[in-house]
Amino acid sequence: MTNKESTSAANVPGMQRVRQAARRIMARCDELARCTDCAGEITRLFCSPAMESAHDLLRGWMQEAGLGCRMDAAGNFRGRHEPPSAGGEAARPLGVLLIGSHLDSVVNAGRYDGPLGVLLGLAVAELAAEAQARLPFALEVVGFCEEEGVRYQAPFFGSRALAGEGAGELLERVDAHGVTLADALRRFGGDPDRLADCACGDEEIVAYLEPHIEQGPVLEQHGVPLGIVTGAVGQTRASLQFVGRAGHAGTVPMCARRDALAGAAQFVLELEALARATDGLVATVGHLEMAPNVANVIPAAARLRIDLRHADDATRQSATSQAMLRAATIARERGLDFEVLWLEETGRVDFDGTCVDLLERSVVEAGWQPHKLASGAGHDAMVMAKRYPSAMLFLRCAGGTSHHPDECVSESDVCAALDVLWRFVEHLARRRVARGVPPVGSSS
Ligand code: HGY
Ligand code: MN
Ligand code: MN
Repeated sequence: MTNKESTSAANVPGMQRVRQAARRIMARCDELARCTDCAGEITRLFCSPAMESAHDLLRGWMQEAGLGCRMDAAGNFRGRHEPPSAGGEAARPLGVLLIGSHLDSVVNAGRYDGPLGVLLGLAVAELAAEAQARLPFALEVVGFCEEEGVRYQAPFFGSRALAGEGAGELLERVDAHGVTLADALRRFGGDPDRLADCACGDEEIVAYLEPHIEQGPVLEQHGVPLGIVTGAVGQTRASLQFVGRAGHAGTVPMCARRDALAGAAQFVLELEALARATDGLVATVGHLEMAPNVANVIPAAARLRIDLRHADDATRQSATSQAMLRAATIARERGLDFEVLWLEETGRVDFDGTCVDLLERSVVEAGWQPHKLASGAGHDAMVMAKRYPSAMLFLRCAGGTSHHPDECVSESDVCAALDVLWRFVEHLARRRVARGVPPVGSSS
């Protein structure tokens, strides 16, 4: 579906500028994709050398655009645009609009999950700077440090710090090399003792806006480039450990075995059956370790991580309890020890109604068919929405593919998204002024 002539008189920057900016965003996604901890694929972990390279690139782009940039105590990279006042010099505006997403990735990731949102935020700030737009709020571009939770199973660590939630026991979690999260953060230049400084203090957060690829097939199936996200489903993540007894693969009779992997495997298939039988539930075991992991030794230990999601929190929690009961029963029947470590629980989130409406209006004015949908994927916006008005704009991604090198968006959809984001900023600004929050520097 192509967009009809834009129907609004909105003061959007010329579409030529927006198209140029979209082209630059695509090129920058390619540059960021080269910031990887694993040659030949895209893997960018929390506080890693690849993340440092990504910060270096962002710092250059932000400084070029005149943004003041910094890394905060949690390792989030942030760039701030102060709108000019009537006199032209930057004045302290009233409140700040945050636009961004995450910079970390899963293992062997695609190049758009996270960075596209950060770079769209940067492009909005660049358009505002070029247009000398006298907005009634500052713009802050945020590149969150740890949304996926790959290195420490601590998803949303960066957005939790910005939302003032702190970190608690997460700081003592260790990675595969025995390095604590706190030490990794210190070595990276962050400060685990000052996470409270990441929050925005007494400054008003006008809203948090996260542009992101859909990571699903819905927009493509409906033939629309953009989706207005109404909310995100809740999720539970946990680590389960089954412990049996190692033994000789050739001499221990089957009836005498306490095979940890066989117990874990039975659990995995029962978890899958539970999800297939529960409408709207998705359950995944994406991580499995076993010891001693030798072909001719009966597995003594098997540790797996589960991820359960559902739009309704009570259904998700009930399914989680059922799954834990089955795991304990399987362990008992097989003479295994069993323990669970809870890693993460985030409830379902509904995004801010006003922001959703302004996004929908912006999509229509830009000439696109509005399509609303909930997110099956987790996002930093879920954390931010607990404290601030938050919303997400989804971009169509080919085949719905994500968390995979084949992840792909089109430049024209990125152009459509940037056009809509700018219109959203204008609507938000007009709304603020109408409510008596004057543009920066105006006599009031
Ligand atoms: O797992 C998720 O939903 C997100 O990609 N972190
Ligand atoms: Mn992801
Ligand atoms: Mn993401």
